[in-house]
Amino acid sequence: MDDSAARKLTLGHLWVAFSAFILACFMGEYQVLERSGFIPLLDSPTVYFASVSTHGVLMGFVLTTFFIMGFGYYIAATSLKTPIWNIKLAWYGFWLSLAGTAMAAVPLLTGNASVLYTFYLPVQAHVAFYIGATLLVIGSWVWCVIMLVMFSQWKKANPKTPVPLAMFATAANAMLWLWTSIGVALEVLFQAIPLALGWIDTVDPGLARTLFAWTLHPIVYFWLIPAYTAFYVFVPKQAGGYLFSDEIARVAFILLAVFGLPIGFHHLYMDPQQASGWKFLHGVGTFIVALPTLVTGFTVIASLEIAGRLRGGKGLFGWIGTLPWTNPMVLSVILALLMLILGGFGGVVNASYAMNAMIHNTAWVPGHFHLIFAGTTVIMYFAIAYYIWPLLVKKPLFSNSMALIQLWTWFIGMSILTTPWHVLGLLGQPRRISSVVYNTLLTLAWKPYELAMIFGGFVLVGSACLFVYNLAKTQFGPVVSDYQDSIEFAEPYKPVVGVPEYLNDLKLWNGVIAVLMAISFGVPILQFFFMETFGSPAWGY
Ligand code: HAS
Ligand code: CU
Repeated sequence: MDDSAARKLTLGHLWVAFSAFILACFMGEYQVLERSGFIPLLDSPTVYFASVSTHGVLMGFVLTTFFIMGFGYYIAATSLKTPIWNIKLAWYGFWLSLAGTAMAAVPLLTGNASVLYTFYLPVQAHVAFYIGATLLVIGSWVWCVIMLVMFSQWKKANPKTPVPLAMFATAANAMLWLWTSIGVALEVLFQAIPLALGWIDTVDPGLARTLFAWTLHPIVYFWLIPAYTAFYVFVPKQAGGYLFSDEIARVAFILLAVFGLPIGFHHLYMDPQQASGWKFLHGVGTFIVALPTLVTGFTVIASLEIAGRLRGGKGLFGWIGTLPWTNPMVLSVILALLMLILGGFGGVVNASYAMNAMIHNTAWVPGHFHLIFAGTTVIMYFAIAYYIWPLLVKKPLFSNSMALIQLWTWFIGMSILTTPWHVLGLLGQPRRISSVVYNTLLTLAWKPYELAMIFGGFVLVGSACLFVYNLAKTQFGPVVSDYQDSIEFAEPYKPVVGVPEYLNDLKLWNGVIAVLMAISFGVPILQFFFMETFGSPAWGY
């Protein structure tokens, strides 16, 4: 099959993703420097908040959304072995998202949208920021529709065969994202934009935060699912073995999509607007959603063990040494799992209602999400890029050893950056501050940790440059006429003969989500309309 149209589409998306990424890395380093206060010349809360808002939007919305769309298109084309359905529409979605990004970038870079990536109202940005973000999301809905259409068309054409696991995961993510983005879309359309345009004078911050919480938790699984997809469909083969279980993988993706959604109030434990009973309900759901990650950890490690033993590994741990550590995909998964131990542990601390009081709004939280997102998740984005880039450009990777150095330095840099961040949180440093204007024994105790973070950031910037350099050199290097490699999906240990329909379709789960969302968000949202709550005037911009 000639997949050149799909390859071009994927490359376009991935270049936008990684351009946003590299820019945001430099901003991150500036931010740790500014916040440390070591270089007085850099001190500027205005520039700091413009930078940290841009950094968050680029990493959390642009890198992720474009990467997920590009990777999804490639998975659909290669796993279903069909051309992209309506590729014109796909390009239209791409340009819409890109135009939205450019539109939001203007107020961000000029300090007119210094509202952080969570843009909690009543802090207000220029209207172009909200409209730009909306266009980015609408462009991504185009991707969702194309993925779901391809999923169901393929199912109809192949009624007896299970949908390939990679496509099942991608379609589940498309369904998840449609549900996820509704919360923030409502907030932006009915609150942020009317406020920014002066159509309304006040907004209810409690309602805004509730709607944002709808989006804030599942969005992290939207980011995570491509990483888990690589865990299941690429890693076992690259390690030289088999996937421990195809069915367990499907269960994990379903659980992530279903239970990732109705639990956002773990971001609002310390907020006054919701009652503790609802928070408790969301808290219980949060512990349930840790389950698919534990299942994933188990399945991936079991798959690695199969590979290690097939390669001659003996004894309880001997199989770890025989794994191909020089394969970027295998090295990445090992480093990703190591970061997941503490990153996930931090998540469980956050999710514990009482312990949340200790860490909420402290530096611990950015420590948590840099480790689990920028660490575990993004290192798998690198692994995927290293794996598919040669297939996309039909040239071998420019340098495997450079890729290995890059992955190790990302892991080391992220560990040096995030360990002090967690400690600073426990030492009481608030998050979202640009400087401390007073010196006490407490704030002086923060200094050594900030120094370590600056160093960690430098290592990360260097690593990010190596990544982009390697991809560019691969793509723009000399033409290779006899390049033959093609994508390889992992085979399950026991062949899949037939999976039950509930593990091969999403309709049932879509219905379950609708019910769970009605239960967990119905009254908490409606209460703002039948109780007398107060609006707040905007401030900021
Ligand atoms: Fe989180 C805040 C709870 C996962 C991202 N999280 C955030 C924010 C972001 C984020 C961006 O309950 C900040 C939002 C903001 O700006 O306000 N999070 C959790 C929980 C999990 C979790 C329970 N988060 C993620 C993932 C993210 C992410 C994934 C991005 C990709 N998070 C919270 C809470 C808050 C929060 C509260 C609000 C805090 C506050 O107060 O503001 C779970 O999904 C985690 C489950 C993971 C585990 C780990 C299992 C470990 C395994 C590794 C095994 C490996 C081995 C090594 C043994 C339970 C599977 C093998 C080695 C070899 C060599 C083979
Ligand atoms: Cu969350």
